[in-house]
Amino acid sequence: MSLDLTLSREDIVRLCERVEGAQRRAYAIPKLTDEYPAMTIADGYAVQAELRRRYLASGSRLVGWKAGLTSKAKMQQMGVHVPSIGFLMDDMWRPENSAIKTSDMVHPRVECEVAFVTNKTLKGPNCTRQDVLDATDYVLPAVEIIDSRFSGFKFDLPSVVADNGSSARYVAGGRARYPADIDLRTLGVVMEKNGEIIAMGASAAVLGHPAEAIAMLVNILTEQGEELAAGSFVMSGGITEAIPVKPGDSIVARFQELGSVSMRFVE
Ligand code: OOG
Ligand code: MG
Repeated sequence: MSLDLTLSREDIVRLCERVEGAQRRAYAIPKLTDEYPAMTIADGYAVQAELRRRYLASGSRLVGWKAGLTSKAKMQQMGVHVPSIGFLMDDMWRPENSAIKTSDMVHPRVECEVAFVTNKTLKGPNCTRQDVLDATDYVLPAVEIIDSRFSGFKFDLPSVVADNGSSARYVAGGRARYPADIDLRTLGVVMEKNGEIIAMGASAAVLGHPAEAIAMLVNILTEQGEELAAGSFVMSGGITEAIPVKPGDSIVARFQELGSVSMRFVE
């Protein structure tokens, strides 16, 4: 796993424009490594950083970050065995119980995640689970709507990192809790689609403890010369496999101790 950049500045901008077009206009593209087989994870993060710069320049506001591929269920589903991070902008947020459009996405899927809201700056290297818990204001349940821009939802790590970890929308809700008041390892979650249970799991599926995923995220941010600002909203990664959704579907994610998060999907 090389951490070196292989792409030129021109290639980074070119690939960023390709991903941005696919994200904004909702069409599938081949994974980037088809054209650039030597692309590294560092190249993927360089494309992602350029994408973030462009979204900020066009008026989006950074709300926080997301960890991905942090549970075995997700790693097995996607065939990628190393966690990743991505950014979350204000315009990706959707209110709880709202109708979420699918026509501006390629092939959306939903996943249940524990989200953290921080009240201190976090930076690495060597950020630990305890550092994260000490900097956590509260946790709350969330659903991420992922939408790989790659054909067939098939990718490798450099490509998915460049596509901002497939992130598309996110919904938070339920009941916020202080981390000291609950056992964050043993929270059960059940995902229902149209009233039927379609996935279930426990929060320990995420690297043994979801705060571990946030520590990993902070350490990756630090490698990129960034830190996690106080007041960030951070998602720790899908606990179960992701579930495809289409217009007409309604989703309820029920979290032990944290309440539930609901949404429905429309054309
Ligand atoms: C990559 C993003 C993974 C998660 O929670 O594991 C992710 C993907 O599966 O498309 O967001
Ligand atoms: Mg996710």
